[in-house]
Amino acid sequence: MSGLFITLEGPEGAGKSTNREYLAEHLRSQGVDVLLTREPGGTPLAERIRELLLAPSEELMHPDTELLLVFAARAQHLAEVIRPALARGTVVLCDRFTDATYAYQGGGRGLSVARIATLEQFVQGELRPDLTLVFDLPVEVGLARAAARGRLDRFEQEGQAFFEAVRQAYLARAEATPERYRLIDAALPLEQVQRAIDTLLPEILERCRG
Ligand code: T5A
Repeated sequence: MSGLFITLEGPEGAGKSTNREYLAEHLRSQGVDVLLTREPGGTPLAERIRELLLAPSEELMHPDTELLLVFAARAQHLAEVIRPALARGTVVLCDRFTDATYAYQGGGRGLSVARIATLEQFVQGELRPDLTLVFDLPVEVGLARAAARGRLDRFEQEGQAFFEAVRQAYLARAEATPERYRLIDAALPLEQVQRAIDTLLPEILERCRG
């Protein structure tokens, strides 16, 4: 038996965590075994790498260092959590995964897609998400939501151009492989975003039971 790997993506403050809980509740109410996790992080060691990545620091982190740390955390997460859960037949709902690397390190930092793809293949082999929900919204709306929560992390301190590039990278990936991505307008009020998720539930449930 093999589970289903669903990732939630989007720029800052898009509502991924909020809607991951919503989706998980619905799937559990239908008897589906669900594991919630996130990147960077998801294991104690990977969460320590997350702290390194998110903490504002006087020493500038080189983009290659950032890229390698993201994949180092991912290797641990895959080995300890994601692959075992999928092997048990669990549905894994992961807040961000490698699409975030293409969006932030590729789009935002300008690292080459080929370099990211090489690491993706090295760390993941053939494993890719089965389904990716992209929560899309204008940069300023997402940043305002993130800012309302208080202190900004190292990424949230980037400027508008960085986040525009992140958003465009997500949209380009969703457009290039429409069979894997579902685009959700995350600028709408939460209730309407959740109605949009409701419309995806039959498909998701069918695939969970597939
Ligand atoms: N990163 C990550 C990389 O650079 N490369 C990688 O490979 C990976 C995996 C941490 C950072 O790491 C970077 C990207 C990130 O900068 P994160 O913890 O997922 O990743 O960081 P954020 O995106 O900053 O997480 P947020 O918590 O800000 O965003 P969420 O989860 O999308 O949003 P959420 O659900 O917490 O909601 C934010 C606020 O908005 C409200 C919520 O109540 C909350 O207060 N909200 C809404 N308000 C109005 N209308 C709606 N529709 C709303 N939906 C949510």
